[in-house]
Amino acid sequence: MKTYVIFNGDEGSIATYMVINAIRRKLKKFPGDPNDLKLISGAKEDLKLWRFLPKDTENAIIYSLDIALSKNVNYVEEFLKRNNLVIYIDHHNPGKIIPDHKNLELLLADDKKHNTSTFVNELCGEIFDLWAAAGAAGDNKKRKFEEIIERNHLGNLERKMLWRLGKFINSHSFRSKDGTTAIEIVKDFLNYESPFDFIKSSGKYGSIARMYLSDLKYIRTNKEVIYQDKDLLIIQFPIGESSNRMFAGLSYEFYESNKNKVVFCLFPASITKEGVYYTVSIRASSDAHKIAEKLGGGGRDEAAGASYFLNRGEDIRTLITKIKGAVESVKSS
Ligand SMILES: [Mn+2]
Repeated sequence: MKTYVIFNGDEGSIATYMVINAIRRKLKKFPGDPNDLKLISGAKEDLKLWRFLPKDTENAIIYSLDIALSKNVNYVEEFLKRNNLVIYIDHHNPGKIIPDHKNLELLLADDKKHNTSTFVNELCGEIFDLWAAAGAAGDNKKRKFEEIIERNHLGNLERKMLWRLGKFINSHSFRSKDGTTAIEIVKDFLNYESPFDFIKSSGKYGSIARMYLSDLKYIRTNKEVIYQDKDLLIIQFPIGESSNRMFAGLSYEFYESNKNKVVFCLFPASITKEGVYYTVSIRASSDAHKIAEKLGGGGRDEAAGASYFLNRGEDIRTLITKIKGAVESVKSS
């Protein structure tokens, strides 16, 4: 039976590695034909990957990994009508419409502790622990990461290698510099039993690592602290693709070294004649989502996001003032 795996190229590619191996090993929850397997993916910011599934797909098995159901539910419904078996594994908010169909197996890790790859690892009986640790890093799932490190008795160096691997994959999953796709990365993973072998031997690892480090250097040099006081730090990222790739990951890092503050990262994602469109990420020890809501965004306690359009001619200080107001009003409530 034809088998498709549609996946988000971030930690979804690690989940895909696990699912393919699970199909090959004929694990119970993972039906499929390892010899008739097609992979579908795209850039990380592309949320509607289900549209790439051939329209006439029927009587097939379709895996969906690390992709929000809310953005693809129309497609899922269509393909369910064509007698496909859909195995949908994810950790994002699924949205309001959940198709009610006997051929849909929806496996949601909605406990905040897991992401897709750590969840798939557990569905497989934790046989992919080392890969799962790298996957945890992609979504900054620290607690799960440490748990896996500990039960595998890994040392500091190994811990660092797996964490960084997750971060490299995460940043590479945004439009990558070298044009290597997530599918090519997964196919390369499949040559290795352990992520440490991948790190040691794969040319692809070398290239994603180098790209990450050069992006990192670029951002470190070109970022700008545009405001700070004892409670708040606002960092502006430079314009361009490097920021696009590094923004989510580095926002966590900047917060790690400023844990007593609310950390705002601003990324001028697009610039037009009318003004600048900013993507905003907020990291805090608590209430990040409440602050984000004041700015029309949302998220979780420690990590949230919003966007802001700065009209042409408007000063960045108007945004800074808005941010200060939002932080203060949440603090005093
Ligand atoms: Mn994820």
